[in-house]
Order: sequence, then structure tokens, then C-alpha cells
Amino acid sequence: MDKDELFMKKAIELAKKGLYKTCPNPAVGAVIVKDGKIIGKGYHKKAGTDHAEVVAIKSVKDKTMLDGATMYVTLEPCNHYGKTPPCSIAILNSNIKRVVIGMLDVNKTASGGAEFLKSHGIEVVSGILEKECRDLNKIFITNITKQRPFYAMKAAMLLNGCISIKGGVSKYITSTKSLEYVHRLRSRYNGVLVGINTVLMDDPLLNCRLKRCGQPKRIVLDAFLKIPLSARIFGFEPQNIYIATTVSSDSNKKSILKSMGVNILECASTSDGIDLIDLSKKLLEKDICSVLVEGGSRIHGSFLNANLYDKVHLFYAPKITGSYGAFNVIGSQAASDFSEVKNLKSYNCKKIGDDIIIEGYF
Ligand code: AOF
Ligand code: ZN
Repeated sequence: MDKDELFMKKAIELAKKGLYKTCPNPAVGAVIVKDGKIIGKGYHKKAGTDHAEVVAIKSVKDKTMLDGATMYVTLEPCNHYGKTPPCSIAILNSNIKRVVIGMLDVNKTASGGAEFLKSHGIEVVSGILEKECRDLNKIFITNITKQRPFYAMKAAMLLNGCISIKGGVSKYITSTKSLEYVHRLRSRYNGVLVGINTVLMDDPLLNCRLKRCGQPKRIVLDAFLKIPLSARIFGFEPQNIYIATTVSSDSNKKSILKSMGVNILECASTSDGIDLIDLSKKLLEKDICSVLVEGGSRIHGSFLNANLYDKVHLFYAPKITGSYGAFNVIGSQAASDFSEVKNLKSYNCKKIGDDIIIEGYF
């Protein structure tokens, strides 16, 4: 590993400290190096606060040390006035003479820092550990390039791909260890989403029940507003619940839910129910940048067919039975040709308790 890669690795490690906490902003890390030594470091903690570059510059007490120094930053410095002023100008004013960038910014309103710095006589190198830097910000990149949240499919099933036994009973498929893992996952996503059938059958809380964990927003897709007002989900932080429904569903019930503090997302509809593109737009407007979709079967079918899944977290219990009368994990038509089958680009496999977990990206 050469010197630039080594310091970029340090910047990546710093960026990771902000991972899952910076939405809608990216996780970014920066280090400042002088005479082969790190003299400053920083990472972006939360949207609206100083960017990694500015945190790193501020961390250097003796500003004369910045003269001729090199900054390593995982993302191209911004060149715009957003919630904070441009990092490009902060770098220029600091007398840093060389900037090493991991990945260029995909956000066109903020990008341009690399060109700006070059045009002001600063040496700029980009693309160092680019893949690692892009991997850090899969959510941010999806939000910007696809204008929708990053969606992950989560499902717990038997080895034959069924998420229930006869009649839809789905309790106790995977072990307690996997359940704990799911709760940790929930705290990493901005939202957890289920369909109305899951609410009617399982009456889930959808929160994270581990100590000191962040709570995701809870989203229910309910085109006809069938959700009972007695559902357990309403017993916890109604202001963090979003019921996605259609314009034409029961307006009286919408008012009751709103008076309980619940958010109603009135979405366009399709023959299949809620228009997922319109829903995606509304979720992103609410800064819900990543969503863990927990099912059930029909919901997974709709998201998969609409090519909305970016990632999967699939839990397999080492158990098996017949499939007739049970729900399959993906409730939609099978592909009629192998060319239509969706492939995971990369995945890993691990064991938690007795269960097998496959996690991967499309
Ligand atoms: C960050 N943190 O460390 C860097 C970012 O509205 P603002 O001012 O916070 O600008 C947000 C944009 O700035 C963000 O979308 C990204 O394109 C760019 N760089 N953002 O939040 C950082 N370096
Ligand atoms: Zn910036």
C-alpha cells in the first residue's frame, strides 16, 4: 500500500464513525498530513454540522502547520453554500497545497471542489481507494443518482423459501440470536417498512428493542387504510409512524390518525396498490434515506419487480416443510425466462445461532 492509500485508509476509518448517522448527507472522513505525520483529522458527524474537511482544519491548533500540508478526504470537497459554506474555500484559505480525494461527488449541486482547487494552483489527485470510498456511501449515492431511498429486503424463512407454515402463521421461524441481529439492523436504517397484511397478521411494533439504539421511522403501506386503531404499533412514538395510503382512502380515518400524531403519506396509486415511485419521492423528501423492507410476501414481490431492492438480508432457519398453503418469501409471478432472474452482484454468508444469513447487493 503506498503512502496516499495509507492515509486515505485513515480517512475512511474516520468516515466510518459517522456511518448511518449523517443522512441525508454522506459519511466523510479527512486527515491532514505534514512531513509524513498526521497533524489533523475529522469526520462528518451529522447533517447541518461542519463537513469533515472543516473539522480536520479546525483540529489543527497551530494554523502555520497547514502551510504546504496535504489533505486526504474520502469525498470531493464541496464547492457550494448548502447548510454550511464551501469546503473548497476553507481549504484554499488554509494554505494546504495538495488534496487527495477518494471519490468525486455525485451530488451536482455540491461538486466542483476538485476543479476549483486545481484552478487555484492546488495539486489535486482523485480516485485513491475509490471503491472503498464509494462503498461507504452506497445510501448517499443511491439517493442522489436514483432519487429514492436505498431499499434493503429483509426476510426470515424456512429452507424452502417459505415465510410461514399453513395459513400464514409466521412466528418462531428464526432463533433469538437472529432476532437480536434484526433489531440492530433496524437501528441502522432510517425507516422500517411493512405492508398492511403483516400488521393485520403479526401486529408488530417495528421498533429497535436493544439498549441505546436509534429508532427507525415505521412505515406501513396501507392503500385502503385497513389498519386497526388498536394496532400495537400506535403504542410507541406515533409521530415516527408513516402510513402510506391513497388519496381516495377513508378521510375520516385519516383525520383520526393525524390527531393521534401519526403521519399520513397520500400517494398516487397503481393497479397493484400504492405507487412505489411516488412513495419513494415522499420518503426521500422526509429525509428517510434508507429503508429496511420487512415484508410480507406481496410487498417483497412489488419491490423486487419494480427493481427497487439494492440489498438483501435473508435469514434461513435450518428447517423445512412442504410449501402448499404457505406464503413464499416473494409473492409475485416467477420469471418466465432466466434472463429476468435478478442476480446479486456480491454477497456474503454467515451463521448466527442456528440460522444462515445471506447479505448482498444487487
Ligand atoms: C457532508 N459532509 O464532510 C462533505 C459533504 O448542505 P451541506 O452544506 O451540509 O452540504 C451537503 C453536501 O456537501 C453533501 O450532499 C455532499 O455532496 C457534500 N459534501 N457533505 O455532509 C462532508 N464533504
Ligand atoms: Zn463540504
